[in-house]
Amino acid sequence: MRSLEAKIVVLGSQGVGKTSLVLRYVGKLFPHTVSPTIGASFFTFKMTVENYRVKLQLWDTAGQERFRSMAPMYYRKANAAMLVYDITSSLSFELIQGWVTELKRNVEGRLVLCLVGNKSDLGDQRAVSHEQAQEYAESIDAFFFETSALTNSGVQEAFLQVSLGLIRMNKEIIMDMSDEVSVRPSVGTALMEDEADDHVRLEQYRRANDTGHKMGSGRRCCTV
Ligand SMILES: Nc1nc2c(ncn2[C@@H]2O[C@H](COP(=O)(O)OP(=O)(O)OP(=O)(O)O)[C@@H](O)[C@H]2O)c(=O)[nH]1
Ligand SMILES: [Mg+2]
Repeated sequence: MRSLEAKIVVLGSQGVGKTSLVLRYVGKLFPHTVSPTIGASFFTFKMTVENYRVKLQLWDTAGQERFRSMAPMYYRKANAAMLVYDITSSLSFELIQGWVTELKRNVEGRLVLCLVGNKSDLGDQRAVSHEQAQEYAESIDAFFFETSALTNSGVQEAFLQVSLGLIRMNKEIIMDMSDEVSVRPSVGTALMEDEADDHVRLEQYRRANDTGHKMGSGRRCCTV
């Protein structure tokens, strides 16, 4: 069993459903009342796929404009980015281009990109066609999924594809954990962090990161 630890940043405009998607994936739920994200929330998710024990660090960012300048803090050293728009909002789709430009300019190394058209349950209000988005995804070499956090359509598939993309993308982000095979791998185990402590955890995480120490292992990984 090998291990992979990777950081995924979830980006997109205000209200497109980033938090709902992450909560659907990590917590297996759809919160019917969800507050706009302040700064960012941090979640971890563990699963076993293709003989890899995968630990994902999910950074759910805030779409509100007032938090825009904080974004580099969250996409810095990311291994993958999920670019979320709302299929009923052309503007949210157009704004994805700005994120792609910014990521290309500021993220060193390779990045798995996944374009996500959320709220697919609202097909009758659709403003962005599947074909248009698919074409754009191909042009930026990104995976593409339409999802609904509400109905759970496409959500598992999108995160699984990103995980597979991470495994295949870059052997450098994979560390051989053969000395830890006695640790029982968790299959699809979700560890949902308490949002109330996010700020504190973020500070702790950043400090730990600055000293090169990584959670669960003293070995360095995943920094591309
Ligand atoms: N119909 C439908 N509504 C959704 C879906 N996903 C999210 N929503 C709703 O969209 C609204 C915004 O969802 P959030 O998850 O807070 O969006 P966000 O992108 O995290 O917003 P910020 O944190 O402000 O950037 C909420 O009312 C959700 O219930 C979906 O798949 N379908
Ligand atoms: Mg949010």
